Amino acid sequence: MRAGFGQFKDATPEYLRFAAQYGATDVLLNGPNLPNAGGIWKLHDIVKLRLAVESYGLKLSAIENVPTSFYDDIMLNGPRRDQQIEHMIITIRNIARAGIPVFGYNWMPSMVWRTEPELIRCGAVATAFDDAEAQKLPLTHGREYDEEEMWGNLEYWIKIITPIAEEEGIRLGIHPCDPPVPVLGGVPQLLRSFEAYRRLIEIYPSDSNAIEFCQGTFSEMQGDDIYEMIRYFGERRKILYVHFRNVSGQVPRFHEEFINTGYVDMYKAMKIYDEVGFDGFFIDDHVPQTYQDTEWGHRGRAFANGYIQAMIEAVTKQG
Ligand SMILES: [Mn+2]
Repeated sequence: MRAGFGQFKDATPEYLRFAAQYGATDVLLNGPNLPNAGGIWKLHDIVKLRLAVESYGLKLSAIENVPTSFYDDIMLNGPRRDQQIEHMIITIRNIARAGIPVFGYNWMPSMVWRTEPELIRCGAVATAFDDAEAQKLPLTHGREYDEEEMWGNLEYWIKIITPIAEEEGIRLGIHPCDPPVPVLGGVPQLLRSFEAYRRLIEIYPSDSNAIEFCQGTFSEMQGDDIYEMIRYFGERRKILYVHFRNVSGQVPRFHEEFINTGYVDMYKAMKIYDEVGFDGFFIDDHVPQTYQDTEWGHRGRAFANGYIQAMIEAVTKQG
């Protein structure tokens, strides 16, 4: 088990030096700023990213998220679906051929939703969500989408892309829908429960059909047990990497917390990853905004990542 930094878009010396100096081994780039070649990322652009990361002694272990415009019609069965599938196949092949073993993405046409932030310890600013507020907002995609219609779109895609991923030797994983409420803006938040993820991995059983395990979002799922989900998917080798962050509670209302002040016992969680033989990396995902921190949150991330490194050491030394 290893510590990584992620959630930045550019493989700049500033971020990479920070990651290396604070003891990470792995890097995850989220939605990298690559030239958009007509809905495709080109191989040489991705290779350049990997080489930049490796020049700091780090490993580019995953890319997370392409622009939503690359595949929104795949999620919603829109008019450009077939063309987007062709293009996504090219991009995913290029990520694999550039030497990056994991691609994480999501199934959220309108991305992550939050309502008004909350002030937590000594005025630190944490993102928050209140479904009562969110449900007042208008439709995002012109109409209400049906749950089974959305499952049909997902199944269609998974059955096409998984054999291609197998052929290329890349593993794909989907981030849970955050916040995991039934519907936002008329679009079902499909991947919002333990049950939904069991259904996802059964669509096409394969090492290449896996999970981007955002422990933060899994912790937000109403009525589901976070420790049981880590064990279940960990034992089945479905966890590609972990967003190791903490929250105050589950939907319909929660706010994000410091890594060691949320409702989840992070030591207990880390022990389960170790027990099931998880051998991937953890990133901090996002952190509360503290006084005079940067927008990306260098201070907050250094704190959270140090905590991750300490937890890994604690559970692995204990044996
Ligand atoms: Mn996440």
